[in-house]
Amino acid sequence: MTLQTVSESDTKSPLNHSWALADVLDLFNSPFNDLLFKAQTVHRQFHDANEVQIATLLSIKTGGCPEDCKYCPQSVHYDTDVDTHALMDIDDVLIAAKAAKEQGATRFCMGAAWRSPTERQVEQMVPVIEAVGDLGLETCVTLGMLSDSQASRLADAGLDYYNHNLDTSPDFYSEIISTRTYQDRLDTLDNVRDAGINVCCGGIVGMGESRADRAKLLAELANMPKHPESVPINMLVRVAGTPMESGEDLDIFEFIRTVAVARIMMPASWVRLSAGRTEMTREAQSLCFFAGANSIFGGDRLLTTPNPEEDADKALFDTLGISTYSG
Ligand code: SAM
Ligand code: DTB
Ligand code: SF4
Repeated sequence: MTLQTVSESDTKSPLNHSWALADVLDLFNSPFNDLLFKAQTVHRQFHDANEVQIATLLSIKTGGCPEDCKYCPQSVHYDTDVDTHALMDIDDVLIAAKAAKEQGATRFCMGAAWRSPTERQVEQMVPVIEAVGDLGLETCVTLGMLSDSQASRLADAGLDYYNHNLDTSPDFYSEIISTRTYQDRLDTLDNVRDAGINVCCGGIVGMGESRADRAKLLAELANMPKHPESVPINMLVRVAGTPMESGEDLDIFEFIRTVAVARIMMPASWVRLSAGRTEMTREAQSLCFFAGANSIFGGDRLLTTPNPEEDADKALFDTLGISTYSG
């Protein structure tokens, strides 16, 4: 029996773009059951509560990145054992995209470890985006900072989404990255938005930031003139050789709270339970879905780190009665 479908739901609450920090913190500070109930209620007003989107990631250019993001195995500043490789051939990208489609993915995300692409690199991406789109997949790329003309070029190629994360709060940001500013990121996001490309923007939790930092990150996202259409919430994956290889892990309940608050603040967006699922129990992931996460990365690899096997995800979806969003 379907308890409630989108069409039966109450009138949708209007989207709020002027969240006060105190109100965001009130959500974070509320009892867990109250928060999850509210998040699930909002979720049902905007989405099918039993459907989750699968996106697949492919690292098309790996390692050697000049930025110093302390969490990232692809930065040249840290000695990690990432397999560095130049930009992949289009044929190899298409083999991976076809395989992702066969496994139920509707969105194919390609990541390149660039600070910002050159004009030539943007031109190299054009046929790749066109060909992946021709397979009937939504296209997403994450290539670093973009100028307005580069964003327009990618829009003309038919790019559906651009991923560029704010990563954390403006206050905590300088603890994590020194080679580009928060404003640089906001500028790229403006260029992407102005070009008419859907925005995929979220962050990482578990880097030692405070609850207030998590609240401020979500307020930055939700107070944009338009909410990002996709909001990836990554749990830090600790990678040996990075400055974040050790440290105190974030309590999983705080991660679930972050997902719930993101859902309440950006009700119409895809909220993606992104990196970190390999270290999460099935129960924790299920609570994330209850809290309003409705997208995951499928496939046994993220960019350079492991992701749960397809069979494990399928078994969990079967157990929960979740079906895969088919576009
Ligand atoms: N270089 C581009 C950029 O930074 O925009 C694109 C690739 S970058 C790897 C994409 C995002 O992956 C980062 O913004 C970060 O949020 C996430 N990420 C990278 N390493 C991570 C890690 N170890 N744990 C969790 N998320 C991570
Ligand atoms: C996002 O927010 N998470 C993805 C995607 N956007 C590009 C990347 C996660 C990377 C995790 C570390 C790795 O595998 O290298
Ligand atoms: Fe480079 Fe992106 Fe990794 Fe930062 S997160 S080091 S920009 S690949």
